[in-house]
Amino acid sequence: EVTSNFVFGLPKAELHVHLEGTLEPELKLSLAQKNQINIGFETIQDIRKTYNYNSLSSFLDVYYSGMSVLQTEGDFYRLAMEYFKKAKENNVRHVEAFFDPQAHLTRGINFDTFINGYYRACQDAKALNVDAHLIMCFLRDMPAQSANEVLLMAQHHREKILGVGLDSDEHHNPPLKFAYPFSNAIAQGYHTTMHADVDQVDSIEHIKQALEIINVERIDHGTNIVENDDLVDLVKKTQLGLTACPLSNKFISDDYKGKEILELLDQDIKISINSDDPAYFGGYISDNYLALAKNYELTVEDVIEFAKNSFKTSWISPVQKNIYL
Ligand code: ES4
Ligand code: ZN
Repeated sequence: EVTSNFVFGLPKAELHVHLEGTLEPELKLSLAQKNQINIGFETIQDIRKTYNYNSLSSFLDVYYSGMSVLQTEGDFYRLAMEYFKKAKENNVRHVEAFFDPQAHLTRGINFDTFINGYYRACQDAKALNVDAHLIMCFLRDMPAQSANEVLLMAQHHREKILGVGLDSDEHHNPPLKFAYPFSNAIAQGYHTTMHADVDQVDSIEHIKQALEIINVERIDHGTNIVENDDLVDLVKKTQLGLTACPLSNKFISDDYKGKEILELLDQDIKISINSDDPAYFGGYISDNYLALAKNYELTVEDVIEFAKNSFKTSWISPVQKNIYL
């Protein structure tokens, strides 16, 4: 039987968490007051009432509007540090966390402000025994040219960033749109991943483009490959990682997608369990494991396999990886 103590205690890697999605209502309110920003709500309960979505776009509206409270380097540091403390409580030993530069640049925040805040938190996370790294995501509903500009800005901070990703609204924004910035990123030695959110229009076509044209190393979500035997074979052959997020799926598609996730695990796909936007979807990484355990009768072996996959498909060095496998 899979107990809460077992899941919390098991060493895990978190490969799919958006730092801006770890903004808890308490911190949102506190930063709003400090920075004198009117977010339209005055209590935690009122903020929580808005955490009610049934699609990717209705979620993204709440997610982006919440970020307005993040202003100073210290604010970004505090956001990331509070998440790393949560990671420690969940025995997350290794984190590759997303952040959204364009969501801050378009509000007039400098690249230096958020990257330095986030990176300083990554360094201080070492004291918690959490090995933390950053993945810079391009917003797919912005032009490719904007992604190119972000990549240029990031050159001054190259060593602070482990990889690049692609997130935000997927509709009419296929991977191919970002072929140029991604090939550029690969040439600069960044690791790569892309979102293929559950049940989006053209999911299968988007996953094909990500694998065959962009050559990504992982896919975030991507569980729709179960519909396509050729894709399952390809993902299996290439040992490519999929980062599933059951609590996120429950909000966005009204289904944890546990059946699909377990089917892929049983087919030996390197799929892991992650938290996506834990402040917005009702739980951190262990809660995601436990939601599946409770609703789909996970075995202890399944749980161990997910955790092993998280290290196997992480971007830590092979030597370091061996510690966990
Ligand atoms: C996201 Cl669930 C999800 N999908 C796409 N982009 C995102 N950014 C933050 N959460
Ligand atoms: Zn995500």
